[in-house]
Amino acid sequence: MTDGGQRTFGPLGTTLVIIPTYNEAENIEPIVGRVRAAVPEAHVLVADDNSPDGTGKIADELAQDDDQVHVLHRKGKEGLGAAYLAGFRWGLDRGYGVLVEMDADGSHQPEELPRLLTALKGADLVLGSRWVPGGRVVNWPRHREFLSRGGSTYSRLMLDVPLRDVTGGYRAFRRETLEGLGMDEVASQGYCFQVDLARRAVKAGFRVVEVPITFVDRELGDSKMSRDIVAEALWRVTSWGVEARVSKALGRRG
Ligand SMILES: Nc1nc2c(ncn2[C@@H]2O[C@H](COP(=O)(O)OP(=O)(O)OP(=O)(O)O)[C@@H](O)[C@H]2O)c(=O)[nH]1
Ligand SMILES: [Mg+2]
Repeated sequence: MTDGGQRTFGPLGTTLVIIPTYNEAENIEPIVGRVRAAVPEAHVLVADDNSPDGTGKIADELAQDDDQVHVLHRKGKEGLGAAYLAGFRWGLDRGYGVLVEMDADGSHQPEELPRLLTALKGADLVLGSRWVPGGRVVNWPRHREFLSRGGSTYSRLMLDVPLRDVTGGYRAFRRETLEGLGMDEVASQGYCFQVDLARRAVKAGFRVVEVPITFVDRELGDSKMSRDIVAEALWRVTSWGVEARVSKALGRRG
């Protein structure tokens, strides 16, 4: 947690829950239903990358029956980061006060969202965290837990951010936070998109709070996790860390 001191925080405004999807046909209806039940005042935006399995069409049907459900159709698979950036812009353009990131596969439980939103009343960004006391993972294979914990530790050390779960994707942003962290320069696509946003928020002096969550492994549909995604995260985090150290050293000398 980075402390912004004795700041007062404004009211939150309307929440938009952004759910990026690629081939989540079995998951999309249940997850949207759970969000609508857990936080009835929130709106939902499904950001679909033209999923071949017809997820976008199912989302359209849900949107037809519910004014608080919206769909952003994108041309093709461009990665999680690009889908979220497009979703954020969509929401900012329409005046939403809070923008939430949530996976479609049930790993991020909508029933925990009220707790994230309560914490956001006193923060600029809330991270749902698996690796703070009270946080946990259910049914996750050992290698995934190792990768996630290792990725968070490596990022924390390399980037000097005081956060336990820096790769997680269950988050609530105030609109001012997204507007202030330089979204237009974010090039990261896969999981390091999450690391990138967290480090930018910390660097910009925003108050970032971690709230424990129970992360449940997906039961239906296929993982989009790939070697390329891990490789991108590793090289980007490493190069950000090296860059920061070099500029610090040069600054000291000069
Ligand atoms: N729009 C869009 N969504 C994506 C893309 N890649 C992944 N997603 C979505 O992002 C969310 C997270 O992806 P997951 O495949 O669940 O990643 P993960 O949670 O690390 O992996 P598993 O849960 O093991 O499958 C899911 O809702 C995916 O459908 C993409 O390229 N475009
Ligand atoms: Mg998942």
